[in-house]
This record gives sequence, structure tokens and C-alpha cells, in this order.
Amino acid sequence: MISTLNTASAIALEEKYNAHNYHPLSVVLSRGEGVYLWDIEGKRYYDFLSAYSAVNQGHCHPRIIAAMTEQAQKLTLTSRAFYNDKLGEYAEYITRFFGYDRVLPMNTGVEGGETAIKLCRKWGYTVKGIPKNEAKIIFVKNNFWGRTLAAVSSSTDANSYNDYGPFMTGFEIINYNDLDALKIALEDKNVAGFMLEPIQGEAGVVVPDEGYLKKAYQMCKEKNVLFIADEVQTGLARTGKMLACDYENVQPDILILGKALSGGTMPVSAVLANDEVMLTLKPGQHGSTYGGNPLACAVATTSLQILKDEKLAENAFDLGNIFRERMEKLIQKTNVITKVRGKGLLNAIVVNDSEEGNLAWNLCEGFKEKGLLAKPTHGNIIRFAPPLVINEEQLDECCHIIETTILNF
Ligand code: IF1
Repeated sequence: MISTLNTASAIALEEKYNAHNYHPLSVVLSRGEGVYLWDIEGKRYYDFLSAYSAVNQGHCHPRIIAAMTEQAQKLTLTSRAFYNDKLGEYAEYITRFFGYDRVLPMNTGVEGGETAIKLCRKWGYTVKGIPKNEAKIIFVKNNFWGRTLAAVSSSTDANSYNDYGPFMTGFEIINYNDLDALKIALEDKNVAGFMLEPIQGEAGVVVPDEGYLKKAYQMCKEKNVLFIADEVQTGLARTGKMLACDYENVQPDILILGKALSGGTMPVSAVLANDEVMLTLKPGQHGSTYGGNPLACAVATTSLQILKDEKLAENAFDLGNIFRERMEKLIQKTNVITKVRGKGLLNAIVVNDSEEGNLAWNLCEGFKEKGLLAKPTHGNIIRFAPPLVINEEQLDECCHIIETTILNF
């Protein structure tokens, strides 16, 4: 093994031996703590991506690492062939935390989405009475919930689905933030569920109109259709509330969580629902080797406790307002960026880019030089999502980096 890696050699190794399924910024990270990351040469950065909101509690949160280390020395995995002494306590904790009867523990976010769809279909057939194999799930344009075949079957992004067909049937795609389209789609008696992100992350932090979620939820109720919220990215304090649905007092019939459920330490996801939905699953009908493992349970319980103990939703709410105000002021002074949007600390700026993403990419390179890591999406959108443990002074410094980089362009 090579022991003296530097940025260039580490990148070269990955390029040579790894699949080329990503195009990372040219920084090689080797350490993280709280809001900071360090590259292999020791340069420090503010992390403004937070591993796509998985690191809401900050990198290597000492309480999560302690819980993880302690549990890892006792028991990590039993499979669900046997009971373990952590799953029951965790299940009680997370269901009370979010107000559901039951949880179904999985690993990645996309498995959470798959699980939600299977649950929804099962409920559709066994409770709602939809004829066999005719259940429909409604999705919205520009959704993103992962890379599995079901996920890409519901995708409207050609990059995600091209050359992966044939696709899953029984999926219908309507416009986001469009209640009229939902009304029409809900006329079909075979619709079992409506699945969406309360704020679209991958689409570029697209916030729907106020009242959309509430109204959509009510319309689903009227038609006996399950409202499925993918809060894998928006949940767990990121948007300034524990869940983005909390802004409209919507309690989804099926709630999908992932990412920050482990504070960035391991893949842990969860699907929450009440008995009517969850008890349609019988032994042997769904599961996973690692789902509900004692290590994940210990880590997830602590990760949730931290969100409350450190008031991270409140912090995200307050600092998010400050961040967007600063960006609004910046927009007055430059035509390099045209818009800022988001909630809490899930935000994005729209770059005035005629060069197909070159400008946004170059801005991110500029932020990197000044010690802040962010990444463009869809060419001209830059997402800003720091760990929620960031404080006002640090945010001020970060805004300064963003402002000076943009004004010097
Ligand atoms: C990648 C973006 C974020 C998600 C929502 C489920 C999942 C995701 C709302 C699946 C995953 C990711 C995965 C990551 C990039 C990414 C992403 F860039 F695409 F837009 F977060 F913003 N639901 N989001 O956002 O969770 O199975 O990955 O644990 O590289 O694919 P997963």
C-alpha cells in the first residue's frame, strides 16, 4: 500500500481503480470535526454540503462516536433472525419522537423509499381493496430518492434513468407544486399513494408554495390515498423544523428518514407508519440483513437525542434566515447570482450562468480556495447546507467567503 498520499496521487488512485460514477471537486478529505473538514495536506474548510445533509449533527460528533464505539465493542449485528437488546428501545424512542405506532428499520435512504412503496402497495391491495397488480403511486417531476430501479423508474432526469430500462410500471408523474394536477391524478380509484419531498433537494432546493403540502395531504385523505413524505434530506432539523412537513402541520401516513439519522457515521434509514399500514407486512415479506442492527440503533438514538439537546432545528431556523438575508443583499450588488431559496439551512443560490455550469463550478473552486466546500447541481445551482451545529460567528465568516468570491468574479 502507498503510505504517502497527496491530493494528486489520491485522486489518481481513485480515478484509476474506482468506477467513474461521480465528478468530485478536486479536494481529498481526511478528517472532519463539527463544521470543519481537513484535506490531506492539512488545509481546513467549512463543510457547506454536510454529505448531502447526512452530517446535520456535525462531523464525528463526540456523543455519536462514543455511542458507536461503546456499542461496537459489545455487539454490532445479529440479523433479525434473533432479537437484539437495542432494537426495542430504539423503536420505542423513534416512534414516540415522531408520533407513529411503528418503525421499519432499513439502511440507506433509497431502501427507505422502496420500503415505503412496498408498504403502500400492500396497504392498497389488502386494506383499500385495489385489484391485484393495479395499484398506482403518484410521484412529482424532478423528484430524487435514489438510484435503484424503482427510484429511476419514477425519475424524470434522463441521466438517472437512461439505459436502465425496462422500468417499473404503476408509477405516474405529475408536476410538483400543482394541486390541479394532483386533483386529476387522484380521480383514479387505483391510486394507493402520493410520494414526494416536502422541499425538492436534488432538483435544486425547490420550495413549494405555502399551503401546498397541507392541501395535498387533505386531498389524499379525501380519496383514501396515502401521503408519503420523503424526508431523507429535508428531515431531522435541516430545514429549521424537525421535519419540513411540520411547517404545515402535516403528519405523513408514511415517513421516510435516512441520512442524518446516523449523523453521517453509517447508513441508517427508517420508515414510520401507523398500525393500519405497517401491520399489513407479515413475517418474511420484507427486510434486510443490516436493518435494525444494534450498532445502528445505538447510533440513531443518540443522533436523534442530539437534534433535541442541541436545539439544532431552532439553530437552523435562525441562521437560515440570516443566511438568506445576506444572500438577498448580495444579489442587489451583483448579477452573478440571481436568486436564493430554501428553508432553515437547506439553501441554494441560482447562478446567472450562460456557460452551462462553468461559472457555478468555478465559483465553487473559488470558495474552495478560500476554505469553503460546496458543489453545484444542475449546472447553475449551488447548494449550501452546512452542519446544523454551525454558530452565528462561523456563518458570518462563511457568508463573507461567499460574498467576496462572488463579488471578485
Ligand atoms: C448520490 C443529490 C442530495 C435524497 C432523498 C432519498 C435519497 C436521497 C430526498 C436516497 C439521496 C443524494 C444521494 C447522493 C446525492 C444526493 C443528493 F445530489 F442528488 F441531490 F442529497 F441532494 N431521498 N440524495 O436526497 O438516499 O440511498 O443515497 O441514502 O450521490 O446519489 P441514499
